[in-house]
Amino acid sequence: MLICVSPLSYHLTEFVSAGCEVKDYGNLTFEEFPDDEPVGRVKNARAVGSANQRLSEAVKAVKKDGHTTAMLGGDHSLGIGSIHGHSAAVGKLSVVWVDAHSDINTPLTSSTGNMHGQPVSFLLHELQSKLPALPNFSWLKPCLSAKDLVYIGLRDVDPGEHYFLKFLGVKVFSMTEVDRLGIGKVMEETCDYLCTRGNKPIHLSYDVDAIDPTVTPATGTPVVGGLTYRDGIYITEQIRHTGLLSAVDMVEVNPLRAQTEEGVRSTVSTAVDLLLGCFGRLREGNHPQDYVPPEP
Ligand code: 6HN
Ligand code: MN
Ligand code: MN
Ligand code: MN
Repeated sequence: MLICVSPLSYHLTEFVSAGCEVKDYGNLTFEEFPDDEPVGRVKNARAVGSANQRLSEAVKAVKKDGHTTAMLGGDHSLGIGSIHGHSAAVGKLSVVWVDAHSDINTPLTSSTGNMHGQPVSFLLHELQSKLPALPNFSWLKPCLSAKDLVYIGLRDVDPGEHYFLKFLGVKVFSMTEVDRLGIGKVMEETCDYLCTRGNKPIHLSYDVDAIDPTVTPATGTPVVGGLTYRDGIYITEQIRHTGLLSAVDMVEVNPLRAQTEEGVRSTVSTAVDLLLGCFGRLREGNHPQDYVPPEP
């Protein structure tokens, strides 16, 4: 596991007691850029470019160690380095992006200039011609094809993003599909789709704002009408069940954004439960391989 910048790192003991082997690769520290002037509309380009280069190298090294990577964030702009480093180590990937947002703006379609709304555009081969050059981004090469990307949970998509999703034929299960089909069918179709695409290693990029803000309020851009806690856990169980999960990001956990202590607790414990689902905790129960019931 790789720890980034997150209160989630205090919960590692829960993974150990759930029977997971945990190796903490430590927190990454990032170079600061005090004079990081906007480039066009894009904010913090130098800091984000530099941080993602470091993260990419760190994730690549963890994958070369042969571990399933867990990257705890932090802002979803970190998806750039996490997915880039993962792909640099193992080759072509499937990406499952669970989020209220599609995070596929380019610097030109973004109305906020926030990099966390743009990571996917930097990763896709198909969008390279739409990207202006940014400082500290020259190391980044696209590594993902639009057909190897699946979204779950969308309910706040900007006009430029909607255009790209349609134009590129990206597989999307918005909240409308979750309502129509139920999460069971959504995951069946997701896993079938990934299978037809050749069963590549899966990168699960999980933004806690995919879950309804009544459950995960401590996040930067909450949107009403999200996934239930149970939908959210089911996604992790099914992705785990494919046997292809190779890296996971758990991002946008931000204790500073909750109104109450209970809001922080609920968000952090949900994020921990989602990670435990990724690493094999089953709601039916798990028992150790060597368990023997006591004889009278
Ligand atoms: N996130 N689409 C909006 C933007 O600023 O581009 C919101 C992005 C939210 C990003 O939650 O990771
Ligand atoms: Mn963010
Ligand atoms: Mn996101
Ligand atoms: Mn989001």
